[in-house]
Amino acid sequence: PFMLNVIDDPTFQAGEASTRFIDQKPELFKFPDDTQQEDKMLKYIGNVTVNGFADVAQHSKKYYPDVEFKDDFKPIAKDIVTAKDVLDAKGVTGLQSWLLDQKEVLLTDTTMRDAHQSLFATRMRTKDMLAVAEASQKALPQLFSYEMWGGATFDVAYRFLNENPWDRLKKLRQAMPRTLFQMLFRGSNAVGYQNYPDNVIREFILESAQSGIDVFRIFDSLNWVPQMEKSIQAVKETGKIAEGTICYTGDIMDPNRQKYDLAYYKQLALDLQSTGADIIAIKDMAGVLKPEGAYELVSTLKDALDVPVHLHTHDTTGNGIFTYARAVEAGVDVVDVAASALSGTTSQPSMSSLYYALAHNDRQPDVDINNVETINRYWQGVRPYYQDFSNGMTGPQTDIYQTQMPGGQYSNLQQQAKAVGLGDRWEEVKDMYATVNDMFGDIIKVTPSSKVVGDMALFMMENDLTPDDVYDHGGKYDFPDSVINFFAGNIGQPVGGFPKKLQKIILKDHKPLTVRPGSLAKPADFAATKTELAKLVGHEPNHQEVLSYILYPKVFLDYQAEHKQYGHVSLLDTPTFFQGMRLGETVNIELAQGKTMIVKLNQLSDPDVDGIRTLYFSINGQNQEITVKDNA
Ligand code: 3PY
Ligand code: ZN
Repeated sequence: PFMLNVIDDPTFQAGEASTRFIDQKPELFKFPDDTQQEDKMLKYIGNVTVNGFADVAQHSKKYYPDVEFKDDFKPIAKDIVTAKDVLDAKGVTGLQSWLLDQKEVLLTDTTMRDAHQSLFATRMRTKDMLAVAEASQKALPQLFSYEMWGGATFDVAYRFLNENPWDRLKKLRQAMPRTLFQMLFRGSNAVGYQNYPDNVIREFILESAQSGIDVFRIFDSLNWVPQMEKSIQAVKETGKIAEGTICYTGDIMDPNRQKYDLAYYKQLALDLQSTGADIIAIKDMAGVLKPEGAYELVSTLKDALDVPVHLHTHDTTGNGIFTYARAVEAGVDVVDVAASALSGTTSQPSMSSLYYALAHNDRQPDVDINNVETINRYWQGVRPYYQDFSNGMTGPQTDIYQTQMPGGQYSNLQQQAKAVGLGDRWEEVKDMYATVNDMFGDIIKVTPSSKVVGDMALFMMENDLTPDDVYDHGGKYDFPDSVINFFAGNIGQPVGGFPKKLQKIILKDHKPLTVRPGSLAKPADFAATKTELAKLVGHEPNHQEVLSYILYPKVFLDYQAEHKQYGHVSLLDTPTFFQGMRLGETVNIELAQGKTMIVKLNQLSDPDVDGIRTLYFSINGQNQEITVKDNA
C-alpha cells in the first residue's frame, strides 16, 4: 500500500506527536524501501505457494519438528591452538609441521559443502549454515578445517537459492574467525564447468583468499598437472594453503585394471609436490577406494612425500569408515567426514562413527564426542527441509564400484535425468554412464569430465543409441556441447590420450587442441568487463561481482534480475523458501535486527479465467493482497 511519510502526517506537523505516536501509527515509520522489500517478499512467497519451487512439483507444505539445538558451548579454552591460529601465526610451513606432528588423525568437516552437494543437489541455504556456525567453532575447535565453499555450491547459490555465494563466505568467516575454511577448486575450471583464462583463475583465488578461504583443494578433472599449476602458484602468492589433488579412479589392487596403478598415483603426487602443493589430497570422489587400496596408497605417499596427506572419500558403498581406518593405520594426516545426519551414502562417512571406530586406537580423533552429538542434533533437524532434493538412496550402493559415479554428481545427474524425462530409468542411466566411460577410454570422472560422461549417457538414452550406433552413424548427430568441448581438448588431455576414432566422429572436421587451453586463452579484461556489467545491472559492480559475471554471465544476470524482483529472500526460513505458506499460517521474517515482518496467509482464491490467483495476507496486522499466475 501507498505509505505516507511521517513528516507529512498532520499530527506530526502540528507538533503533537507524543512518544506513543510510533505505537499508534507504526505504518508511518515505514520507509518506501521497507514497503518495497515487503512487497517483493510477498511476491516470492505467493509464487512458491502457488507454483512450487523450481523443479519441485507443488505440494502442500510439510510440518517439521522444532530443531532441538541450543548453543550453550563455552568459548574455546585458552590452551587450545586451532589450525587457523597456527596458519595465521606461523604460515604454511608452520602449519605443515604442526600437522605432521599430530599423533591423532585430524578431521575436515564437509557438511556445509560436499555433504549437501552429494545428498541434496547442493541446495543447502546460507541461513541454515549460519545458525550453527559460531556454535560449531566453539564445540569443535580441534577440527582441521571446514569445507564450506566451492565445487557446485558457487553456481547453485546464484542459480537456485537466490543467494550470493560471496556473502555466504563473508558471514561464515565472521562467525568462525578461528577456523580454517576450505574450498574445492577445479583448477583451470575454477568453480565452473569450462576452462577460464589464467588471469581469471588467479584473480578468483586472490579474491577468495582475501574473503576468507585458507585451504584451496585444487584438482583437475583429468588429473592433468598443467591444469593445476597456475592455481597452485596463485595460492602461493596469498600465503594460504594449496592442496594439490590426485583424483582416484580404478583400483590399484586389481591386476586387471592397471590404467591407473600405484606408480601412476605416486608419480602424480610427486609432480604436484614439486609444483608447490603444500598438502596432497587424495580425492576419492566416487568412493571406490577400497580399504586395502587405501592402505597401500597412503603408505606409499607417506613414504614418498614430505608434505601431509589428506584423504577424501564418499560413503556410497558403505565401506568409507573401513577405508579411513586403514588409511589411519597407514599414517594419513587428515580425513574428510560429515555430521552424522548428513553423512553416509553419497556423502562423506560420519564424524562420530569414525570417532567410535577408532576407540582404543592411539590415532582416535581428538574431539569432544558430546559436542559432536549436539551439533549433529542441529543437522538432524535441518535435513528434512531438503527432502525434495534428496537422491533417494537409502542404503549402501556397491554398484558404484562399477559405475564410478562421483557422489557429488549422483543427485545432480538424477535431477538432470528427471528434467529430460528419464527419471524412471535411472538404473539404465547408471549403466550407460559406465558404458560411456569405456567408450571414452576409461577417463578420470569428476567435475567437469564427469558431467561430459553424464551428458553423453543422457544423450544416448534420449536418442536410443548404442555404442555401435555412435561408431557407425555418429556423423549425423549433434552431440552435446560439453562432449564436443571435451574431445576438442578444451578441458585438457586425458591420461593416455583421446580414443581417436570416437574423437573424429564427435569433432567431425574440427581440429582438437593438444596444449593447455589456458596457454591460448585471451586474458580477461576486468576493467572493460566491469564497465559492461555496470550497464547491465545499473550499479557499479565490485570485483566479486565482476568475477562471478565472467564465470557465469547468464546465471549471474538471472540472479540479479531475480534479486531485483524478489529482494532478500535469503532471510526466509527454509521450509517457506522452498514450499511457501499454508492457509492460516503465520511466518516471521527478520528483515533486520529488531525489525520483523509478521506474515499471515489468510486466503487464497481459485484461479480466474486467466489463471490468476489472489493471495490475501496480513503483514504486521495490515491486510495486503497480491496476485500470482498459476502455472499449473
Ligand atoms: C565438484 O567439483 O563440485 C565436486 O564435488 C567434485 O567431486
Ligand atoms: Zn567429494
